[in-house]
Amino acid sequence: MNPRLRTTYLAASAGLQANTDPDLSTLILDCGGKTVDLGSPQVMGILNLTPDSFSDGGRFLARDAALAHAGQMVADGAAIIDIGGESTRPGAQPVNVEQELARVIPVIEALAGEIPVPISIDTSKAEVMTEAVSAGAGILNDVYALRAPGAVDAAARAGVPVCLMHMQGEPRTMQDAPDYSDVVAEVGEFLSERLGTCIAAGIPRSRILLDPGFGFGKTLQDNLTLLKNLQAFQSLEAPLLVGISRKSMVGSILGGAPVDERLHGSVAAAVLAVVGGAAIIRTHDVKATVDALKVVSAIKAVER
Ligand code: 8Y4
Repeated sequence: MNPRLRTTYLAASAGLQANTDPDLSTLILDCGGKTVDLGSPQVMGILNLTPDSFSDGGRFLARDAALAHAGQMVADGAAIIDIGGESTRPGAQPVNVEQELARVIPVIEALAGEIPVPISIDTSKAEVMTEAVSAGAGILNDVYALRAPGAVDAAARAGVPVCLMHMQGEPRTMQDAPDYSDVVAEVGEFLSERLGTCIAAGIPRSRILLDPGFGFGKTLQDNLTLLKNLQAFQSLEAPLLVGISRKSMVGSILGGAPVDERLHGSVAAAVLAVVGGAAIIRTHDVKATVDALKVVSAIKAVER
């Protein structure tokens, strides 16, 4: 591994003692009018988008269900609602632009005026980024880290914060044979390169979030190493977003627990991520995660 990276990584300390490098204590993300205060750890709630039936009735029901779910997550303390129209689960088939727009734009339009928190759009496609922000989205969440054609320029023009996530390979095949010589260093180098590219393209540093991409081209061991060493990414001086909720790393640790039995393990991982310096936790289970992070914040706030 690059020894300079190792040194800077080790220089940053976090844990339960007072916070360190990227001064998040005063950072407020401007998400196209709505804001996210990164002075304390925040939760991004994942909105279920039920693939709607072809009948109009089904479509309206799906929209109502999405609105109700988003409203509940906001009531539970979510600071951001994440909407995605393209499955990024391992093995998932890609969807085309038209399908993706048809799934997400009506929901963003219905939601943006109804909820007080920003909507993030989980997409890798430049056209979807542009349309989603026009429809009211305030954050771009890209598992491809703006590497798709036109994405960096679309994001720069959109003028909203972006989350750049690390992924090795592509969703369909990324879990076939993840391979690193030093996962922490390689993820750090990738995020550093994407950060530089985005800043050079005109995205202000203050609008960039970074994410090591748990489960995206990583073995269980890789995921555990990244979580244990999250503090290393503080040297990149950008707020960290972490998504572990219900992922297979939790299922594996729990001896093959199915998705609906991964809540407690996911909350434990969220707590450790925040202790390791994460600013935003992406989760399906907003209330449980918000409560756990309130406990972490209360302990961090005591004098000694
Ligand atoms: C059960 C439930 C099993 C969900 C797997 C999953 C991230 C992300 C995803 C992430 C950011 C997922 C869109 C994968 N993960 N965006 N998106 N960070 N920024 N799988 O870790 O939730 S989708």
